[in-house]
Amino acid sequence: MLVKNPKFEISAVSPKQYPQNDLPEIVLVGKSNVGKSSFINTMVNRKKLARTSSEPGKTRQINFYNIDEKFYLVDLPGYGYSKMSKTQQAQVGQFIEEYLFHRTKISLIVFLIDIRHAPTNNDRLMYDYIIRSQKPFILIANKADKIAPTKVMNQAKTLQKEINPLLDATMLPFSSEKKIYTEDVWNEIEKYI
Ligand SMILES: Nc1nc2c(ncn2[C@@H]2O[C@H](COP(=O)(O)OP(=O)(O)OP(=O)(O)O)[C@@H](O)[C@H]2O)c(=O)[nH]1
Ligand SMILES: [Mg+2]
Repeated sequence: MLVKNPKFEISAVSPKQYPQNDLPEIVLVGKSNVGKSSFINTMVNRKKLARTSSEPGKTRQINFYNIDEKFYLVDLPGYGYSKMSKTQQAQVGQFIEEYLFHRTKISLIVFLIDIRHAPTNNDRLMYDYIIRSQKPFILIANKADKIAPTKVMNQAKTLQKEINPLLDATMLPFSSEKKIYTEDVWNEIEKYI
């Protein structure tokens, strides 16, 4: 996919601020620091469209990126960042829930998991949320650059068995660091635009 003009559109904290048009939305979910904002930058080939940080908890609102007036990439705040106050964590949880359960324009959920680690309890809760939302989703084993290239496919499969034992979801590796596998991921995402 050749992206020409990706634009930040709005940071929303409540549904009335969500964009009011008919473009489909591809939404990124995953624990804090797993690489959601970096994923957006890598996919659209821009260094700083979405703000990233080595400190977890960077994204605190729901950010909508308008991709060539065709669809949105939606960056959600990450969950499970323990240094956030309880009130902030509850607020982030509420943003995520409100959006995932009620937004009818979501055409695909892209669920990022760290390829190096077993799914966390919060990852499992998110998986249950996604199933309950009845929306299409794919799994991404992110930070694939952190393990040997020969182990990537096996590790992605192992991770999938843990989070999606029926193996009925698409699971793809990804790396923003190396910018590899982007075409495979676009090919999958394009089916939902
Ligand atoms: N090695 C490696 N590092 C990555 C990759 N993707 C992201 N990172 C790093 O992981 C850190 C977190 O990345 P973000 O994209 O800000 O993570 P996020 O999921 O948006 O985090 P929150 O906004 O806190 O939810 C940054 O230091 C990134 O450079 C990757 O594929 N490989
Ligand atoms: Mg982020």
